[in-house]
Amino acid sequence: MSRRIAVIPGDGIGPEVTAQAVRVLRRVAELDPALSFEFEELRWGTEHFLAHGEMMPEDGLRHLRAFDAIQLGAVGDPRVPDDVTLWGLLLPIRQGFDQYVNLRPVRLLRGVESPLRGRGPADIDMLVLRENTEGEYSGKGDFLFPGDVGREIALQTTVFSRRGVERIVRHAFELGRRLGKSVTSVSKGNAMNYSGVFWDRVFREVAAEYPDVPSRSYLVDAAAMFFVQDPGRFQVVVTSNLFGDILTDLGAGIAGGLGFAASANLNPEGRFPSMFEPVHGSAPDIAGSGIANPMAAIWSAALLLEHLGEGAWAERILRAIEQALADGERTPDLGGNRTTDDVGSAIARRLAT
Ligand code: GGG
Repeated sequence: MSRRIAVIPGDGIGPEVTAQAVRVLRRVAELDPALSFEFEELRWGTEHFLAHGEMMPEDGLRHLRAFDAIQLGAVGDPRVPDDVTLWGLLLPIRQGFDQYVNLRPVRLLRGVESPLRGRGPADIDMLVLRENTEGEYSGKGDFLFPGDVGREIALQTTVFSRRGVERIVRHAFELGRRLGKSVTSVSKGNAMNYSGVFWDRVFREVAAEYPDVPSRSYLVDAAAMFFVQDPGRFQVVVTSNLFGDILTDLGAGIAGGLGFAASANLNPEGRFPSMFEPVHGSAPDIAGSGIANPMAAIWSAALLLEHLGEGAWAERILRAIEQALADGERTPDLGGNRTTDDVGSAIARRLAT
């Protein structure tokens, strides 16, 4: 069966790393006669904004709806404020397609050195589930007394709905049960005396329905410390939008850097297409120089395959990444001298072995 994949390379290094993710998917289809992909590249992003005043066309979501999945690169450009680019493209897709699970593996691959002394792949292997449609990223708020310096006020409204919290927590427990792993909730139920208290209460209620799945709760500050001191205590982690964003950058830090941080924005019910992207941004400082590490983008393509029911290919891609690392196929962020294209090609070649 042919799968329709929308490709949005976006800004900065997005096109360079996305080209490698697509190359690897094409190679998978060459090797597996049962698989084929139809790609449609959508040149949405900052150039589109500068030409048309919008990051994507008004009917962008309607166009995307017909696809089986979306592969995205990066969003952000120094010529346009970051909130405009993010709220013009990435966040409307996550919210509009109800991609309420942002799955971010924090996993130290073989051949990658963690900055944490003495920690290896067995110590750093977690799945972080970030609530992806509400919380601190509700997009609701206001500026009061604009222009009146001295009085001006910014309001940012945090939204935690029963439905929103319950479904992400339930997803975490279902995953924990399926994989035989513990579930850890991360919140801030002391200082955030409404939203945090509510999150913790819903977590306890759902946990009671899964007595076979070990669970615990941490305050986000303590969780950040344990990510560094003792990452092995985390298996499945469930947290809110902002905390998940911050903790997974910390997770990337302990797992070798943002070059290895992949993510899936999932609509688990399949009512809408899910979207796959590296966690990193557009890195305008190195855009166009051909040295961006494409491994996070390629890993996110592996998550896309897993979502489409091709888990065996997802694992083969990870093995190919590990093999390429072992063979010294590394971009400068990993101390190597290979180009983005070299590394993509090296991974694609190793898929056959
Ligand atoms: N890879 C997409 C990208 O450019 N992400 C940058 C970013 O700031 N994302 C915000 C978020 O994930 O919440």
